Amino acid sequence: MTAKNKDGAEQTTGGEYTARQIQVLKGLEAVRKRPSMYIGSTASRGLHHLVYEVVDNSVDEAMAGYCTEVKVTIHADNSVTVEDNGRGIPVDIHPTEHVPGVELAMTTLHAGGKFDKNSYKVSGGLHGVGVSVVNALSEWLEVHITRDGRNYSQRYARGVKETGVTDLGKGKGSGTKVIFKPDPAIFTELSFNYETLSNRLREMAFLNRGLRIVFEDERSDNGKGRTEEYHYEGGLASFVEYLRGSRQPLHPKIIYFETKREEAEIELAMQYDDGFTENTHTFVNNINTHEGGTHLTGFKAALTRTINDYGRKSGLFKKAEDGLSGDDVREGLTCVLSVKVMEPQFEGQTKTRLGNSEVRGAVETAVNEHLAIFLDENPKAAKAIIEKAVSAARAREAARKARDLARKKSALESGVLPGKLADCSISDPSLCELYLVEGDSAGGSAKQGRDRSYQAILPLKGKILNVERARIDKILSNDEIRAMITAIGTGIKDDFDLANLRYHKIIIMTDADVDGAHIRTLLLTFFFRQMRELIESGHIFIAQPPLYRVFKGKQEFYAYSEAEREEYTRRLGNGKTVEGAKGISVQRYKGLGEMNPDQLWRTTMDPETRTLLRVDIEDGAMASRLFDELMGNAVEPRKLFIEKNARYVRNLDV
Ligand code: 0RA
Repeated sequence: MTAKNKDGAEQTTGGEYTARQIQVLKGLEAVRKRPSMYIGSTASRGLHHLVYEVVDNSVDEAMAGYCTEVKVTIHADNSVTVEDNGRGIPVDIHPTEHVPGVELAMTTLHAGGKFDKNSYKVSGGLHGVGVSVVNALSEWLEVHITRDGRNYSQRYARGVKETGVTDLGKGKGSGTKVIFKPDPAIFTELSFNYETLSNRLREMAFLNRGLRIVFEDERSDNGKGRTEEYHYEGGLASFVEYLRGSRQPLHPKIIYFETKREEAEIELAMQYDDGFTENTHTFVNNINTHEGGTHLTGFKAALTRTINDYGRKSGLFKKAEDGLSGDDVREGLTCVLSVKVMEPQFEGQTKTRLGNSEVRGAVETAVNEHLAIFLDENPKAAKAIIEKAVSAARAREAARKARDLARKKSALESGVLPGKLADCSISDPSLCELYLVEGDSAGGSAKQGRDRSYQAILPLKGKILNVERARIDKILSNDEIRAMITAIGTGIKDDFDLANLRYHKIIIMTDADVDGAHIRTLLLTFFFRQMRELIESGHIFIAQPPLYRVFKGKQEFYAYSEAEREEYTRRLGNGKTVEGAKGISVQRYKGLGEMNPDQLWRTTMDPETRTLLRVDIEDGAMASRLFDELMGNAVEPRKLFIEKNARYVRNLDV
């Protein structure tokens, strides 16, 4: 089969094995052999990565100023369409590679930036492996292009082209549409998560002011599908408003600026509220820089300096408060900083820390300038901000005194372990586990059932303090929390040191009911706000106790879901009988306390048979908002959230 491009030249199509073809096959074969090297995992995260990769290309086109709308559709068979109204990927023959541009993009690793030098690219960070990787890992992929008044398409299977670039005749407008189906031979998880995709797409829309992103999920329970549109003329200001959620702002107007400098394009939005947490999120070329970097350093330096300068100058400082710390000026702050950099250098463990040194100064200067102007022009807001920071400084001082006092007695860093802790005998932290157990009775069973050589038990009494609603001095005076901090050993917040971790697995074990879920959320909130690194480094786990015991005589099974209960019931009844008949009994566990120590060991604590969920943070900004919604002051959004998301809260993939 052959096709003609717009110049009338014949294009190479499928079937022929040129030297280039062999190179292509080798390249994409490498991707199929070791997919994790390119997309991180072949489970859910890697699956979603495919979509981000394709969307990133369309967003790059938007950043270059040629695209205003991107539509993402998940189809019933879990194939995905990403469609944009950009210029369309070029289809003419590349002068040296002798294949159409689109084919180059679809088959060459890291082809992304080669076409277009003078634009910001998402490349170099977490994403940016190129659409060819998506092609290689798809059972099939089709690309449809409209440009220069014509429609073109090409189809691939597992990265190998099935057709050449085919001219389909006249077409209007311009754009690119990529449809792909993730290959079941590669991925262990094939079903897309609506919330995961919608969060990322919403974030993309916030980060690219004016860009319209339409998200449709055709897989539906109701036959109608589900469509959402993300489009924010406010850009990062809209993002901050969204992240602030229901917390009360201290000043009505969001501080916002956008500026182009030689080193970087800088956009920033921030607002203070009456809460105690800091929510700062930074992005480079649309990539979340979880590990911070030079842009964040520049921002923090400028914020501390400008607020202190204003406080002194305006006479709002009393004598003692002439030095606010960085932590003081960031209490109750929601902030998003987004920079676009031509050649970003990403560093750090997860390649999410910006290394470009020139960006620090650029951000610092821009923030100094714009923030000073804002404070001068908005004296009421300025006063509220300074007063808030001053009160944070006082609270911190009070907490320090309380901590010093406590240290002298039995407290945090004295090395004296809490009395309720049943510690393990081994001292190598990498082998040790700490179970945080809801209630004294379950705690008792766990103590008797455990392997005491490496498993430690800390029973927690009732509900722990909600740290989302308390300031640090109050948090530290709570007994349950102090017991946890002492047992874990790392300290919290600025004092946190992972090297002092006493157990490499910290396992939350609560009842499988609403109260249990609440306590688990309280604990996760605590870790997220005070010891986030513990989550980030993968040390926090959730135990999975069984929901049912299905038994008949001496035969018994533990079921962890309804489906398993049915399955075991069938098995005990030789495939026919229903529950209740022929002596089959089902015991429903309402709490951990109903299991005897031996059962608790076998079902939930024995590494040979137990299931643990590792807690990870998929998206810091969204997780922070989620905790705020769940645990913050306002009651109404919390109710709404739990109703809307009960399903998602259960898998705890925050
Ligand atoms: C390179 C050059 C040109 C467009 C693109 C890449 C492009 C790539 C993708 C991927 C998804 N959507 C896209 N839209 C555009 C344009 C070159 C020109 O027209 O001068």
